[in-house]
Amino acid sequence: MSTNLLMQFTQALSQKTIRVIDLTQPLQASTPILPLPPDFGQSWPFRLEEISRYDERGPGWYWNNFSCGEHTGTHFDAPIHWVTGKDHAHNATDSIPVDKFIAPACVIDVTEEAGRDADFLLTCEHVERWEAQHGRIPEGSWVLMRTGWSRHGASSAYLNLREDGSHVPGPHPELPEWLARERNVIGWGSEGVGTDAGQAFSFETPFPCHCHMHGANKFGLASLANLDQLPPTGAVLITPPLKIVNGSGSPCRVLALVEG
Ligand code: 23J
Ligand code: MN
Repeated sequence: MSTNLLMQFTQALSQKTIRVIDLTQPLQASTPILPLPPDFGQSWPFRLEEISRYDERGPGWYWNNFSCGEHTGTHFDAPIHWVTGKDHAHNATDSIPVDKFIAPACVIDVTEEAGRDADFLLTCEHVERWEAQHGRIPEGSWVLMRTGWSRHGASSAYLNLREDGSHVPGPHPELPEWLARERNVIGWGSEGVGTDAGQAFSFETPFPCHCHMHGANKFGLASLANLDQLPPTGAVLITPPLKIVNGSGSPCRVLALVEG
């Protein structure tokens, strides 16, 4: 066994005592996009256009053009995404210090509650009960809400749209500010299309997770998958967004390292 930390780490990876879990949804034309009310600007869905595929357009090579909104599929939300986070230093995808892109995660399993109620909201009290079992959320941790929602994939049940909008579980309006202030988390992650609940546009403070997390210079992760493969504590996430200059977010290949 090497005494060098990074050599120990790569040995643990090759011996599979540390495993890598992919928390990313496939990114394709069918990837669900949150439709905002028609008076607002709209995000582009993911589109792939072939440039050449070992053919007359390029006999030896295959490549594509792609287009999409920054907040498409599994993605990272930077503080500059919300008006409350617009004046923080280093608040965009190109300026966030890169060490922020590796951080531990706490996973709160509410699969049962979310299965019973598409509008389930995770409260501070619920998180405190989780802490009584698993310990206090360490500063600088991601808090990931495990709902099982990613199992809906690209089906209509994922956005769960009704006449009054989307119905997807998310944080209770009071939780994001509490997590930012009282626990100093690095950010909030969810299996839904955005970090907020489906009905969050109609809350007293609309989109409280975006508002309070980004207002506190914290981050978001949306459309996460495979959270059922993570332990409640002890996983480490790798979440670098693309280095879009002044970007508000970007699709992200989110990886988790887990022991054992
Ligand atoms: C803009 C406005 C509202 C929302 C969102 C974007 C997202 O969900 C997002 O991906 O950041 S709720
Ligand atoms: Mn987003």
